[in-house]
Amino acid sequence: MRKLIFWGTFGLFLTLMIRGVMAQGTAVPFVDVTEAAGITAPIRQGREKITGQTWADYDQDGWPDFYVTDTDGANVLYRNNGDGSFSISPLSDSVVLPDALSGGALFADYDNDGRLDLFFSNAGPMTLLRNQGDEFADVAESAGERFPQGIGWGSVFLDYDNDGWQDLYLAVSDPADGKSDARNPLFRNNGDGTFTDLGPASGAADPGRSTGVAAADYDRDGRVDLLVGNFDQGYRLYRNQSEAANWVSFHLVGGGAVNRDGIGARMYLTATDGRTQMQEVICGSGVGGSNMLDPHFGLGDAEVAEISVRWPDGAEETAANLTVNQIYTLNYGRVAELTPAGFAYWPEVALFLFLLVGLFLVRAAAFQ
Ligand SMILES: [Ca+2]
Ligand SMILES: [Ca+2]
Ligand SMILES: [Ca+2]
Ligand SMILES: [Ca+2]
Repeated sequence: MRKLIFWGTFGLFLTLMIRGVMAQGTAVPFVDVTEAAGITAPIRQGREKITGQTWADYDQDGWPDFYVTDTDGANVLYRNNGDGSFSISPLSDSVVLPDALSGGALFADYDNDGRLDLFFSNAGPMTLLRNQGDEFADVAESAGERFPQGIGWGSVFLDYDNDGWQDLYLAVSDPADGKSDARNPLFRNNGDGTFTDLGPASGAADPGRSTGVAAADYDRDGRVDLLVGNFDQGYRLYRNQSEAANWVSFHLVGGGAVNRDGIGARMYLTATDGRTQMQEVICGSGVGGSNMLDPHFGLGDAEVAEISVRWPDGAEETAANLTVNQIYTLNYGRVAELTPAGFAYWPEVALFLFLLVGLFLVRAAAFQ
């Protein structure tokens, strides 16, 4: 009997061990395909660093491409060939900038022409490249956002005043002269291809040694807020209290072959004033921060005429009859249903009411 128990226990242990090893063998979620995909990652030694990388479909062929910045070498734009491999982009000559000590990069359509433009920070003048289809043109000087003072790291495009034009916030760690404050600029997009640095009047001109910044409408009031990370002064949360203007936000939910968060999906919104804006769901850009995924559109005085979504699998859906100043959930395959995201605080409200009723009952019992 003892032998039976011993061999039975041993057999069970052996079976579980083999199953565990087999499960481990099939559970590895990632595999390094860098070389196989044709990505010629340089071997770097010493202090040189690759500091920023971001994905976006810059050529609108439906396949996500990526850009890598380098503090001591050329930045690289890779184009997705659509077969699992990548090639150096044919537009690479206009985006490499070998002399720039670059930090974080991000894509956004700042001029509302339907093409994703590229911004990246540097030690020294910053770079804004306008996507003209056949090349990226360096427009930082004419756009007025060159900001030569200091070392830039993270950055984010956000329409802080909901006027339908993407503005730009930049985290700066060090001033150029090593003496003055390294305050962070907020560049307001004037809608004519130029930007104006609001300076201290922005209220978010953080003087600390900033490295990261992330944007989200944390209090769901329709105004996008900022979280700034500093080397030496911890985090600062800047609540947006701009004057009211129309807005609408979308929470995308994938399905089938489309990832849960709809990363890589592209949204077009046409307003009643005739303007069309485009945003892509991008997860992570800049340095040391990741923004709210939900596409957020400012509308000024206008309302929404129509939206369309191009999902990562190529499927396209449209919807109309939207109401401004609210958040919609867009489910893959059911975009036209336009589900309002609703009030997000029902659990807290339910708990509050529960406690209130509880207190009332306790108080009533105490006075009986
Ligand atoms: Ca592409
Ligand atoms: Ca553009
Ligand atoms: Ca704006
Ligand atoms: Ca807010």
